Formats: sequence, structure tokens, C-alpha cells
Amino acid sequence: MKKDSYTVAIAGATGMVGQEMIRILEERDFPVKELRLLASERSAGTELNFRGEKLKVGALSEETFDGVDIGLFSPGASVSAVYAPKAAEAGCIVIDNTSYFRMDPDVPLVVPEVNSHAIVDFRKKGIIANPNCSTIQLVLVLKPIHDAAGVKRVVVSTYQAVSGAGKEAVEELSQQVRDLFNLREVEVKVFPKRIAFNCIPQIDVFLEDGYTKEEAKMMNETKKIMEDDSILVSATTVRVPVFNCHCESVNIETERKLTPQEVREILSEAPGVVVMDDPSKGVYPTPLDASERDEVFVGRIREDRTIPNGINLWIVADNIRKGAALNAVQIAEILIRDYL
Ligand code: NAP
Ligand code: 3JM
Repeated sequence: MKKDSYTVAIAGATGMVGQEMIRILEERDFPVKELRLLASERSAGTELNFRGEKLKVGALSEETFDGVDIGLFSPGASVSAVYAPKAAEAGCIVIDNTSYFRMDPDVPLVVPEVNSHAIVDFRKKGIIANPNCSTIQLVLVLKPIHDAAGVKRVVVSTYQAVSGAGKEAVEELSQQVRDLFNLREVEVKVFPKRIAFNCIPQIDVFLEDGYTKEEAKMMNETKKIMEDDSILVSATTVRVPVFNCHCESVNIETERKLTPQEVREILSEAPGVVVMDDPSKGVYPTPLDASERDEVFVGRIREDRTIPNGINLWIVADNIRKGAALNAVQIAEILIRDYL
């Protein structure tokens, strides 16, 4: 059903990810015929801007997806679990940002620069999953290294921004900082501990094996996207008091040796990746460099001298953009270009 323009719904439109989706659809001139904005009952009736027009937000609970071509979902995992299949049933192709469907073998898990060919499997359930933000920026860098030298093992530690935990989490960091500077009592609601001037080695819930669910997502999703279960991945995920952009310190062991210069060359050709690596001039990426940018930035590329074929590097990306909303819209662009 090739069309000139499409009816698009955003479920979770008032959230951090949903609002970025609205901006990205507009910025990239996605062929939208009609945009339906949906959230919970709480924000039904509020208005958001799209292409200079005010659009009213509706309640997802009452929504039918008849006539909707593409649904961009980020209303939380338990809500997607219920509404994504309903939407798909009505003929809407769902691109879901939550963790709920990611490991379903009948749902493709897609990062366009890495495995866009997997999109075809949307035909199985009408759902395409968008990976976790920390996974997306990792695989964009791992894939070209894997193609060049075979990745055997990855040890990754993350430094994740509060924006990844939603709008209330962003407000919690601001409020705690204001309260601390005004000698007021600090309230802890969203995060398990105070986040202002702190680091929390817990993202999402703990599993029985001592890992967190966020760590499990990174380890499992990386193998699925790279289509290689032999890659060993060990992750530690940490929330830090940064507003936007996730950072990752990554140790990579490869089958064949690569020098840091070869890695720089490989990554400078990689789609969606920018090498920012000149330590003698103080050049390396930080969250302030990557915020509101589409690309994934890499620096601090150096040899791990403790093993024969090891590389250490540092990855930074805008977790709300490439880590969520942009990746979803890129999937939608390929969907309409190649499959509809
Ligand atoms: P957020 O800022 O807290 O926004 C949550 C959104 O979901 C709001 O629009 C909210 O509407 C809506 N919502 C909540 N409960 C709902 C319900 N029962 N029915 C309909 N809508 C409901 O969170 P966010 O940062 O945008 O993230 C939203 C979700 O996206 C996360 O839970 C996660 O699953 C996913 N996510 C994915 C990535 C990724 O890596 N791909 C990154 C971040 C988040 P109201 O305004 O009405 O409350
Ligand atoms: C990022 O409703 C929920 O439990 C959502 C929790 C969540 C997720 C998730 O599991 O979908 C918050 C922030 C993610 C994610 O991308 O995995």
C-alpha cells in the first residue's frame, strides 16, 4: 500500500521519547498525512505542536487504530504489551520502544545501520522493536569492528543520563539539586537513591543472578541485533547525575588484532558514527557534545595491553534521539521506502 503520506499515531506522545518523536517527524519531513497523539487519561486534552499546528492529545485507552498506518509506541512496557497487539490487529504497523517485545523471536529488533534487513519480519506480528538506548549506541560501534576482526567478548560499563528514565526523572534531578542548594530536605521518588551528586549502580530491577534487567537487556539484545550468539557480553549499568546522553566505557576483545589507528579508520567509515579522538588536543566526546545530535560519538580509542587483541574505547550518544526516537523514525522511513 504505497502512499504519498501516512497516518501516524504516537502512543506516549507527552513523554520524553514521544515529544522527541514529534520533533523528529517534523525535522525529517516524514510524510505524515495525519498525526494522532496518544497518552494516558491524565494528559488527554493537552495540546502539542506539530508543523505549527496545535494537536490535542487523546487517551490511548479509548483509541482504535483503524486507519492508522504506523504506530510509534513509548507508553511503557506494560502498556505496549496490551495496546501494541491491538494496534497490529487493526492493521497498524507498530514500532515499539519498550522492552516488552524485543526478545520475541517473531519480532525484529532493529538498528537501521546494523540490521535493517530484519525489518521484513514485521510481517510476522505487525510489530518491530526498537532496542534499549544503551544497546543501540553500543552495536553501532561493535558491528563494523565485528565485520573487520570478529568480536569475541565485550565488557561494558555505562554512565546513563536521567532523561532515559522519563520526564519525572529529569524533574527529580533538577528538584534535588535545587533543594540541596537551598538546604531543604531532599525527596527520593523515581530513583532508588538520591541521584543529585551521586551514582547509582542500579537501572531497572535486580534479577536473581545479581544483574539488573537493564544489564540483561544489553547482553541479550546485542546478540540478537548482531545475529551472533557467540559474542560474549558483560554489562554494568550505572545512573549518573547527567541530564542527557549516555556514555559507555567499552573493552572489546577481537579474533584478529586491530591497532587503535585501524579502529579509528574503520569507525570513521561507519554509518552514524563520528570519531572524536585526539587526546593531545583534549578531543574526546562528552554528553554536552552529543546532546541533540543524531550521531554516536567515539573517542579514547586505545590498546588494551593486558590481552593480545584488545581495544578500549568510549562511546557517547543522545539516548532520547538515536537511543530511542530517531532510531524509531529511521525504521519507519525504511519501512515506507522498502516495504509499504
Ligand atoms: P516518560 O517521559 O515518563 O513518558 C511516558 C509516556 O507514556 C507519557 O506520554 C505518558 O503519558 C505515557 N503513558 C504512561 N502510562 C500510560 C498509559 N497507561 N496509557 C497510555 N500512555 C501512558 O517516559 P519516556 O522517557 O518517554 O519513556 C517511555 C517508554 O519508552 C519507557 O517506559 C520505555 O519503555 C521506552 N523507552 C525506550 C527507550 C529506548 O531505549 N528505546 C528509551 C527510553 C524509554 P502521560 O503524560 O499521560 O503520563
Ligand atoms: C527504558 O514500563 C516500564 O517498565 C518501562 C521501563 C523502561 C524501559 C523498558 O523496559 O521498556 C524505562 C526506560 C526502557 C527500555 O528502553 O528498555
